[in-house]
Amino acid sequence: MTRKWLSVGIAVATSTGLLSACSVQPAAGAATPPAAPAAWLTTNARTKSVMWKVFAGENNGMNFNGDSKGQMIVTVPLNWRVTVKFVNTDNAQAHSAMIVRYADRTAVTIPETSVAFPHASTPDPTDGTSYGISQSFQFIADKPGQFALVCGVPGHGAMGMWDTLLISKAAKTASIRTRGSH
Ligand SMILES: [Cu+2]
Repeated sequence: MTRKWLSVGIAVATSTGLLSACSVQPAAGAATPPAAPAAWLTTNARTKSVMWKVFAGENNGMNFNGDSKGQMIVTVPLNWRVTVKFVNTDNAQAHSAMIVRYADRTAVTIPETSVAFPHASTPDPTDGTSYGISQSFQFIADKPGQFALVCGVPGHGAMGMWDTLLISKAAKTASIRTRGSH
């Protein structure tokens, strides 16, 4: 298994604020998440957009970026454009990513009708995607409130594979915090 360390490219993209510079496509093998949570978010206040990099299944676990059960909390201002850039870093099982109503995050089977915003899901989230595959989706965060990033593969949300997205009328920019081990 080959793992690639992507922190250099992400750090450059973060410092320049260029969304286009963040297109990381692991050709062979998957990505290991950078240690610093700040590198998981690329914000652009001018265009009111944010890219959130999510690495599914760190250490073959039920987590995104190593964080489970709401440990990772991303706040986005209302009406910003959110791009979720997903890669499955788990060489043992399929995963996916969906933004769903908070109450639905631990359902054993998460229906696609739970998706909180149009297109806020990787394709075919119930089947998920395999190791090393990168996918992204984009939506407008046009409803305030608390939502969840969850894996749609049956049972994964119930086992803790979910984190938190807050869409805020008061926030001026996007931010991230984590209660995990980072
Ligand atoms: Cu999963």
